[in-house]
Formats: sequence, structure tokens, C-alpha cells
Amino acid sequence: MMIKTNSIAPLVLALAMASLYPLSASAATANTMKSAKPSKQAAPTVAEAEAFLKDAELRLEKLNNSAQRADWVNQTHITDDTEAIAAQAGELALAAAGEIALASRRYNGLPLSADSKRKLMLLQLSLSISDAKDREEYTRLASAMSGDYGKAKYCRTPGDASSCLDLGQMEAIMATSRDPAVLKDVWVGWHQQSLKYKDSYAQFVTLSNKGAKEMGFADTGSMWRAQYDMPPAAFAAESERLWLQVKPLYDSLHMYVRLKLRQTYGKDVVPKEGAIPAHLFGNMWSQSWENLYPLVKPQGQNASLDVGAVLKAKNIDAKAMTQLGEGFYTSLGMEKLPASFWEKSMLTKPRDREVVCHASAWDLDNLTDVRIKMCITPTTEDFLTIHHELGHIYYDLAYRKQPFLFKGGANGGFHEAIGDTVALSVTPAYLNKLGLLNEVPDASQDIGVLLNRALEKVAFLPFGYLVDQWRWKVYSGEAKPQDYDKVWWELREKYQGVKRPAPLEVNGFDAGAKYHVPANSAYAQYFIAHILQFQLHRALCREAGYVGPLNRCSIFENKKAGEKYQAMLSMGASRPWNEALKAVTGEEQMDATAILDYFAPLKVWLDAQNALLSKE
Ligand code: X8Z
Ligand code: ZN
Repeated sequence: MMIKTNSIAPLVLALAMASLYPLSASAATANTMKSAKPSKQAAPTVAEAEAFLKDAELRLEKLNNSAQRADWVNQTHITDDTEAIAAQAGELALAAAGEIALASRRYNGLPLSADSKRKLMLLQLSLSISDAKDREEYTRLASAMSGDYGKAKYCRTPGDASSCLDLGQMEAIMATSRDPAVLKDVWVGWHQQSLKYKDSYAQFVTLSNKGAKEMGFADTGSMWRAQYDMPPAAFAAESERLWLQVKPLYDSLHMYVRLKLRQTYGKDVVPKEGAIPAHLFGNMWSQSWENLYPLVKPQGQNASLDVGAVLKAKNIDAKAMTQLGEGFYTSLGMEKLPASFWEKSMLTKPRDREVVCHASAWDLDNLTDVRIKMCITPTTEDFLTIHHELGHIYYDLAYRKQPFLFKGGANGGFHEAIGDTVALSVTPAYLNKLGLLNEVPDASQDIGVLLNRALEKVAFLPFGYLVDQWRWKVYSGEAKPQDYDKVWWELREKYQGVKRPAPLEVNGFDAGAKYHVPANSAYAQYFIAHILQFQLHRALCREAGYVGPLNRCSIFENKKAGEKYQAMLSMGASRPWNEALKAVTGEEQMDATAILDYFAPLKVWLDAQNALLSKE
């Protein structure tokens, strides 16, 4: 995954080398790219350019695969040695990508085929860190931060190893405890862990910016924003447009949740107006709130998407949960996962070694050696995340016949949306079919199910948007290390309406407590994915001949929808994302009306509840 960012950029390199996201040739030249420097060499020819691209793809694929492999070993077995090996392999791939990216400029402007022009553009979205020392330091810091995050533990009694909690244990407490003091202790305990790598992060930002500048970008944030087939400023404006479309829906949900949390925790803990303390959402980052469902569920609404109890009661283990996920994809006509997937994936947390538990999907040889890495537990959240990860895997498999540079998502948002779109078809009726829910709720239970889903999807939107707003400011230098937390909490209050449950730490690094920051994995793609997945769901339901409320549609077993989806997946990054979107939806622009349609009945209900409850 060097130039590809499928999955979650498991690799140092994915980051280093940016990803493959398309940028139209005109945008490239007008906004970000420096054209080829005049050279004393003879003028380049089309044939030379084609040969250059062929060779570049071969070289990059080879180096990328070995870097992937080294990173896989590191993340599934963290030691100083595996960290060093991953950093070295990453450094080699980064060196090649940078060199190739710079050299490729020579061919800009030639009358090449559309594919070749696109390949050049994609190559030039890579970082180029020419200085060997800087490059080594960059990959060393990336591996070290990933290891630090994976190994981090909070010890409730300093010096007593038996009191230490890993992130998984802390997340379980955040999900289930209703004691605000416990929640706050665990929240603060986890947020202190990132202090260890704050200096490394700041140094990493400086090095990354050097690499982006070499490629003609103002900074790394600008390079990330350039990965959406439009100029960086246009992507920022497009994100804001989408956010403003969904903000009223989020505001209604936020207000309702605040009223209910105030009923649960009392007025000393939850204010009547304004931001809600971050430790009360059932999630370490307050990014999705489905664990609050039991606290906020409407009276008389007993349906939910919660399958955790049944998974436990029926002893459905990690492999069986993953097989259920696979079953959805094969029901759409997609292939079975290769045998090696089952042999080589890491589905549960090993007891005898440190690993990075954050779920990710991997494509190790750009052919069939695909794997997921997850610490699966029998919860609804993990059941849905399996569908998410398998979305990455089925995308990887679908585009494996594309040339190397096109083995990627149409844009990062697509890669993140594929599995989530499928998971939107995990409806109560579907769960009942699998034997995971006892009853199929009738339409009178829809509000409960919609609220459950909104706590997962609508709650996420501002978080999905703000993480990279913070990073864009960090990379542009607007947020300096001493202001990291100040800027972070300004954004969290502004967009999420969430506040820190304790005073700011001196020289703190709360953003670093979120996986994607030390992993340097872009985040705006998740925001985009949360818009796109509803657009794709709406179109696939239409293709399946479904008529009715979107929340009741499941495309399970629908081969016609499956074929349409597969056709888009197999395009990979070969065409601008608008064309991929059009292939499924007939639409060429991202559009939040699908998510608004999906939740329209809930919005009406929330507004009525808010009017009632705020009188109490
Ligand atoms: O990181 C992920 C996936 C792996 S690509 C599990 N997600 C984001 C997160 O956990 O913060 C999925 C939703 C948002
Ligand atoms: Zn993902």
C-alpha cells in the first residue's frame, strides 16, 4: 500500500507516499504541481514516458509489498526489532517513490494516453524526502509512534502492573460504565498516553512537510486535500458544504442526547446548554454513541441492532462472526475469501505479545494475499466493523487486475464507504434471518432502530470532519505544538459540541490519543464515507427494485445490486471518482440528501422530543 490507501493505511508508507487519489490533470498543473524542470537531456518522448511508467510500477510494487509485509509483522508483533525492520523497509519504498515522483515530472505535458496521464498525476501525489537522514528519521518516527500507541497502557495505581489497562479494556469500560467518576478516570488515563510521543509527532510533521514541499505542495495537509480530483481549496469547500447539509440533523441529535444524559447523570454533570463533557458518550473519542442507546431509547421501542448478547450466548467466535460477514458479500455474487485469508489474518488479540489492535485491512501482494487485523470481541460494534474491513478486502480483490498505480480506491472516502454501505443492509430483518435477533420489528419500531443507527452514523459526522481540520492546521503551521490542545478543543466544541472533562494538561496532546494521528492516517475520508455510504445504499436499493423507507432496505442476496457494486469496485482508481460514483448512482457529485432522507422520520421525532423535554 504504498500509493494505495485502501484500508487504514496500515503502513508507514502509505502515509509517506500519500495515496493514489486522483487529481485532474488541470487541477494538478494549475494548483499543485510544478512542471518539469528544464533539463539538458533530450526532450522526452511518449515512448520513453510509457517505459518509465512501466518500470516505476514494477519497482514500486515490489518495494511496497516488502514494506507491507514488514509492517504486518511489526503491527502483529511489536518489538524494537520489528519496528526497526518495518522502518527500514519503509525507508526503501519511500526513497524509490520520492525519486520516481520527482523524475516523473519530466513527462508532464506530453500527449500521453489518459491512463498514463493519470498515472503521472497519481505518482506526483507522493512525498519526496530526498535527504537520506530525514527519510530515515521520518520512517523511524512513524514506526515508533505506531508501536507506542499499540503498547500504551494506563495503570490506575502507578507501579502496580495488575492495575494496568490496555486500550481495549478501557474502551469496554467507556462503553458500559455509567459511573462518571470511573469514566473520567479512564478517559484522562488514556489521554495521558499520547504525551509520550508528542515531540516525535511534532518532528514528524516537520519532516513530512519537507517531503510535501519537494513535490510542490504548500504542506502535507494541502497534499492530502489534493487527493480528491479537485484542487485542495475546493475539497475544503466541498467538505464544508456537506457538513452544513447535515448539521441540522446532528444538532437535533446532540440536543436530544444532552437532555437524556442530563436525566441520567444530573445537572451537575451535564449542562443545560452548550457542550457535553467528552467522557459520557460510551466511546473514548465521543465519535460514535451507539453504546448510549439503552440510556436514550424511546419508550416502548424495544427493537435495536444490538446482537452482542446473542453472539455471546451462542458462542459465535471471531472466525464465525467474520464468516457471517463474508456471507453477506457472497450473497451479492462476490467470491469467497481465499483460504490464505483465514490462515493469515489476525482476528483476535494474541495473549503473548503486543499488537496494534486498531482494525485494519491489508493487501500484501496486490493479488490474493488479503488479510484483516482486528481484536474481535462479540459485540455489535465489532460485528459491523468486520463488514467495514471486508469492504476494503473486497475492493482490493475487485481491482486486482488493474495496473499497480490504479490498485486503490476511487478516493479515500470510497475505500472507507464500501463495507459501511453493506453494513447499512444489516437490518433487524436480516439479523433475524441469521438467527441473531429474535423478532423482526414492525414499522412501529422504526424510530428506535433509526435512533440506534443515528447514534452510530450521525454522531460521527462532526468528528469525521474535525480531525483533519486540526491536522490541516498543524501541517500548515497555524497550530504550533504548544497550541495543539487549544486548537483541538476549539474544534471539538465548535463541531461536536463536546468539551474536555478535565482542565487542559500542560503541553498536552489529546489529538494524539486517536489512532489515526500517531498512525498519520488521513481522516477526512471517513467523513466523506459517511455521506457516500448513504448515497450508495440508496442507489443499490433502487437497483434491487426496493421501494420504501431506506432504513428497511437490505440488498442481501440481491445479485443485480451486487453486480452493479462489483463493476464500480473493479474500476479501482483508474478513473476520477465522479465516474465511479456515477457507475452505481447515476450521480456525479457527493450529496448528503441520502443520509437526510434515511433519517428524515427520526429528525421529526427528535425535534418533537426536544420541544417536549426542554420544557421539563
Ligand atoms: O479506523 C476505522 C476503521 C479502519 S479503516 C476501523 N474507522 C474510523 C475510526 O475507527 O476512527 C472506521 C470509522 C472511523
Ligand atoms: Zn476502514
